[in-house]
Parts: sequence; structure tokens; C-alpha cells
Amino acid sequence: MPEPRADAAKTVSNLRVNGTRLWSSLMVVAGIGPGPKGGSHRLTLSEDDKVARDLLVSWCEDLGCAIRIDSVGNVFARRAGTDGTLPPVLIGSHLDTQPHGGRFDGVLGVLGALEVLRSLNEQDIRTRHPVELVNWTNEEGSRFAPGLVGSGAYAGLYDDDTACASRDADGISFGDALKAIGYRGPTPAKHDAPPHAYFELHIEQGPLLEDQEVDVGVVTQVQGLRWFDVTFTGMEGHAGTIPMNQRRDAMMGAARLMERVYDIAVAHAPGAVATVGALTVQPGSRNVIPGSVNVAIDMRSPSADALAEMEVKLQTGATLIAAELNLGVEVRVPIRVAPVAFDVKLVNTVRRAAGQLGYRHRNIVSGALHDACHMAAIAPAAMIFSPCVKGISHNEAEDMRPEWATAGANVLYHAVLETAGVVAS
Ligand code: HGY
Ligand code: MN
Ligand code: MN
Repeated sequence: MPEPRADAAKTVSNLRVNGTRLWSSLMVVAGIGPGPKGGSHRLTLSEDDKVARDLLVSWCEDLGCAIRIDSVGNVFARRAGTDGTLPPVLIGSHLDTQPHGGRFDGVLGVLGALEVLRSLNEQDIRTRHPVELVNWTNEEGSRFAPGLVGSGAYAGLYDDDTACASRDADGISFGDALKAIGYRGPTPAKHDAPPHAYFELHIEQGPLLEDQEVDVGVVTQVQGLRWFDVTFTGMEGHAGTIPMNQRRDAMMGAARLMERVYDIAVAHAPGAVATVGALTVQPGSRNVIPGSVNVAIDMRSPSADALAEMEVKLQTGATLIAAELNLGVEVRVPIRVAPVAFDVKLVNTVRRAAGQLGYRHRNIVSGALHDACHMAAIAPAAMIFSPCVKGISHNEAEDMRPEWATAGANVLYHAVLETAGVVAS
């Protein structure tokens, strides 16, 4: 196998992506499923998600990539390496967004990967390992819980039936929605062989990098997460006629539990956070005592021990509250993700690339979860963060500067060149 020549190494160090092209692609995708306030509303497996997927596939086909759709809709676009027997360097993220999402969360990673493929072609670079782009299905978990389902199925955490069984608020199953947009692929989602490496470019979704005027975040770890669905059941009744001491009001249970959720997080400060992001109230009529209320909870901490303690306190609290109020209670845990430390060698590759490219960079721990968390369980994985304005994300006001996107994509490009191995032409 030919090895790179010295001048090849010198030439490689001068390679850069085309930031203007990257930004233009970001703006085109931002126009698919736009939100009313300038952000994105492109829920997973929606018609808008299909349009974005179809566009991505056509862009990758234009590059001569081999396209593969797996059984949970993950989209892969592989650029051949000189040695087809070698596993790919996998790069990507997700195109689905929150209901009031931003234009860059996930999309930067998918289109940053596309820009790497475009630059490799344009600059006629041959790599030993194939380089493969991936768009993961349902990272956000907003329409179908849990999130990270595409990468989870690929990592072997969920079988296809489990992944396809979840239902949205309208009772539509993940599997039916997948078929409806034509993305239920033939190949099983579970990987048959792990990739050589996985890199994910993503916005920080926090304020640190911008506040410290840093161009690139070298992500060393991701904090752990647990989601809970706590459903209290009581008895529906007339809001005007039932005395307070005779009610079995499911909303009272939810109210007391919410207070306790925030208290648990504060008790595990400074690292822990907890959010009650949604309540599902049945029957949901102002003058009917709620018979059933589901409390959707998100708890996170960099400490696995703290997460375990928080879960015990939540479960105990829910049981106590239900007993006090004569309610039924069920606690489900759709997802648990342990804190993740990324591959030291790959993290060093990212840091070295940022330094050689002249970018201000620093280590950072991710507060948000990413598909890279599941990938880290089966292959060496690392992430690259770009700043975003005021750290705003999961909000239509999410924004970033073009030069930040370019910097992140350049670091991704050089991490790929180093890891995939450049073969002199
Ligand atoms: O919730 C998360 O951390 C991810 O941004 N979906
Ligand atoms: Mn994301
Ligand atoms: Mn997100």
C-alpha cells in the first residue's frame, strides 16, 4: 500500500473546506420545515424531514457516494477509500429538530460532514479508509421517545421492533411514520462491524465558547442523562362539585412531584440539572378534575453516582406522593445514558488539528447528549464543538457565525484526513 510522501503531508496541512459552500447548504436546509420565528420545525420522520433527507441523499449521490438506508432510517453515504476492506471513518449527526428548534443543532454536523466529502472530491484526495457520512434518525426524541434511537439501534441498544414501536402524541408509530416517508431501509440497523472512528461536529448549545472567545471546543466528555415518565392516575370529576378533601386529583400529584424534581437537582448541585419539559393531562378540560397526568422529566449529571441517587429520590418521592393523595402511579424510564469519556487518541487528534489550523480552542464537557454517546460504546469517538450565539439552542433564536461553522468543519476535515490516512496521488 503506497504511503504518503513528505510533500503530501505538507500539502495536506494547507487543505481547507469551502466555508461559503457550507453556509449556503446550511441556509438551504434551514428553509426546509422553517419555524414561525426563523428557526426550524422539522420533526423526525415528518414530511419536512423527508425533504431534507432526500436533498442530502441527492447531494451525496452527486459526489459519487454509495448510499445505504438501514431499517430505522439512518442514512449512510460512503466515499470509497483505496482499501475497501478497511472500516470507514464515520462522520455525521442529525437533521431532525425540536418543535421550536434551531437551524444548526445537528444540521451543522451532517452538512459539515458533507462539506468534508465535497472537499475531498474537489481536492482529489485519496484516503486509505473509506469516509462515510451519517444522518441519524430521531436524535431529538421529541416526537418519538426516547431520543438517539437511530444511533442506539446502530450500536445494538434497540432491536428494530423496539425502535419502531414507539408512538407519537397522535398514536402514529415510529415504524409507520418511517414507511410513510419511504425510509424504512432493507439492511438491519445493528452494525455488523464497528467503524474505524466516529467524529461529530455540533454547536455547543451553551455559552462557554462564545463567552471565552474560543473558536473550537475539544469535547472530552458528555454528562449522563435519564428520562422519566411518571404517570399519576386519580379520578375524573366535576371541578365545581367535588370538595377538595374528596378528590383524587392527578394534577396535584404532578404539582408536588415537579417541586421535588427541582429540589433533587438543587440538592446535587453544581453538576446536576433537571427539567420537566411536558405534561400530558387527561382529559385536559379546565372544568374536569384530571384523571391522569404524565410528567415528562429529564435529569442529567456528569456523575453516574449522582444520577443513580437522583433516580432513587424521584422513584421514592413519586410513591410517597401517590400514597398521600390516594393516586395510582407508574414510573417508566425510556432512556438512561451513562456519562461518556471520548477516545483520548481521537480527542488529541481534534486538539492537534485545531492547534495546527490556528484556532483558539479549549477542552469542554458537553451538557447536551449526542449520537456520539452511543457511538463511543462501540468505536473510538470524539466531538468538535462550534460556538453558538449566547449559547441559545432548542430555541428558534439559535444562531452562529459562518466563521465558526467553517472553523469546526476545517477541524473535522483534518481529523478525518489524519484518521482515514491520506494516500499520495
Ligand atoms: O437533549 C439533548 O441533549 C440533545 O440535544 N437532543
Ligand atoms: Mn443535537
Ligand atoms: Mn437537540
